[in-house]
Amino acid sequence: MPLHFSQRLLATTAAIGFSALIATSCFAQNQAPTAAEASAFVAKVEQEFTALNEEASRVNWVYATYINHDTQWLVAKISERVTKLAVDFAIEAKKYNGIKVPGDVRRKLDFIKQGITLPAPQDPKLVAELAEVTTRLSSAYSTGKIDFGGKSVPQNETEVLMQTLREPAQLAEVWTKWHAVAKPMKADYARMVEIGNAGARELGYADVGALWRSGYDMTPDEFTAETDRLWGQVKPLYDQLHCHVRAKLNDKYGNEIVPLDQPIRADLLGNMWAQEWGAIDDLAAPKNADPGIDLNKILKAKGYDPIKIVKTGEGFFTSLGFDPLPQTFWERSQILKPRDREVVCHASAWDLDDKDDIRIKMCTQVDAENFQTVHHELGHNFYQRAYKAQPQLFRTGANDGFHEAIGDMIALSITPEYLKQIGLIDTVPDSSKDVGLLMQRAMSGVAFLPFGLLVDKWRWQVFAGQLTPATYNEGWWKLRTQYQGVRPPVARTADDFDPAAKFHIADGTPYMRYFLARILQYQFYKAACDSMGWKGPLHRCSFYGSKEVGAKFKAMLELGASQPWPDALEKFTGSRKMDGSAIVAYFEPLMVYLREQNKSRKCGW
Ligand code: X8Z
Ligand code: ZN
Repeated sequence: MPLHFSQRLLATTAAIGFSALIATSCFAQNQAPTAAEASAFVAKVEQEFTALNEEASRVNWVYATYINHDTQWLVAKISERVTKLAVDFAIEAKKYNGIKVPGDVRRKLDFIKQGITLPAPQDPKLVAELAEVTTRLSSAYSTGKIDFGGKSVPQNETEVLMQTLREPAQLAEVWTKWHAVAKPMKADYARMVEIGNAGARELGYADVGALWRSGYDMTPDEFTAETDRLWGQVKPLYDQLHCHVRAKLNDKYGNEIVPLDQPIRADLLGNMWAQEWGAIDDLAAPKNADPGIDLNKILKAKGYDPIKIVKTGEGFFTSLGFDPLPQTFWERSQILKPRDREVVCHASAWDLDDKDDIRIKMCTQVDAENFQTVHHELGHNFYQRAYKAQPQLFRTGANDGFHEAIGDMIALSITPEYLKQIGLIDTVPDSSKDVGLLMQRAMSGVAFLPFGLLVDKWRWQVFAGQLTPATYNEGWWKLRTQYQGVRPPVARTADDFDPAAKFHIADGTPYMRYFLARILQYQFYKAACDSMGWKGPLHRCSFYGSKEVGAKFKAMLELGASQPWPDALEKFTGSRKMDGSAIVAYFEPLMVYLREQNKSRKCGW
């Protein structure tokens, strides 16, 4: 499985056989282990993780930038070693459960137990099988293609088609063909669930979902309640946006394609998963409120290429006082899609050696969405670099939502004023255009919220056995209808496997982090603007160039995961709770507009 920056423990660790050494050398049998032995164990784990992490990262990098028979073989082998060692260590760590140890050692022991995204049982056959299954799933997604218009279209270009086509029959065709790529993944997926759950149980968790929910400094059940509480805060905003966009789509496509009392057809929203609707901004745009910052047009008109986009993103971080990216970033990153080989196009950020070998891997196109994604990925890189002095087990986000929120928080500062400062626009639109500006933001930021929430709600049900292969697809659409208010463009059957048409499901990357990030992003941003003494409308605040904000931000990033996330959050925002009120405040002027627009419409589905 390809290394994702935060799957550290999955792709971390050392040589086979090492754990046996630990088991016998650390303490004599039948004697309670001591605190000193716990500390020695933790130190050993960190040393071994550091070594194997670098090796695994390099193998995963070569795989993700050159998928072929041999790199798949190599990545399966290294995943096997990583899983084996991580599971052995996690089981070993349980021996120290009852003993009194210093706080940082306890925290590290917890991380050793919780940090494996997908464990296997301690059975070499199953460890190997899991590695093969996950590698197959990941490769099937990234090398998937559809036939369209007489051409073979690779995965990343199917996304572009969904953004740009406007003919419902063509949209349905692309959507249906891409989802057909996922159908054959179901058997492997079901096997992955079985093995992963068996592994999670050996570690003492009810299932993989409970293991994932245990990584937030609270119990798994408390975390579920926390996500529902946050959704409750932002749902009214989403409901208003949904109502308005459905009405606009109805204006364009008519009652037959967009009935006003039904969920919206998922292929009409400008995105394969209907997760962000920025590509159909023009449809929802309020009259006479064009802020004139259509980056799709401006970036091209100004002759930006992918490198220039990345340089621009870097420039934001350096303006805050962060050091520039290292020369190796430019030499080793994959910024453009190679022409002659299969790669994982889905964007990611990498830290290969925990020193300074940071990189991004993207198939960058020159458009607004990629401009955003570049800032997102660089956020990961600057976070990775900020916490590199922490001990190995703390070199990760305060929680995984923090890691996803950093670059997105920066991107909120891409205001018209900022675009003028860097020469992308000539005049800053006046405040009469703000509702247009906010609509553009909401079409990605707000539209994403229910999708961000439901992907792992689905996986939690799958891992808990509430959904079986026979009901995987039905369960998926139940959630998509309930939370997003969307429906498939063509009839689905129990044989379809639509969830795996999304990267993170095929690749096994947890997703609730993106929902949390969407909340935290605005919370961080508001705190930064408040600390600058910003008095204007929140969405007009840019902290570009603020060394004070930069220093405070850096202090939070440098903590990594060394402290419970509420402590990190408190240092930067003054609050110990994740809180949707910042995103609600940000969009307040739009909410007024949407309520007015929707007042005689019947909302809901
Ligand atoms: O996967 C990503 C990043 C890589 S961590 C590009 N995102 C989610 C997605 O694409 O589904 C960012 C937003 C949500
Ligand atoms: Zn990310």
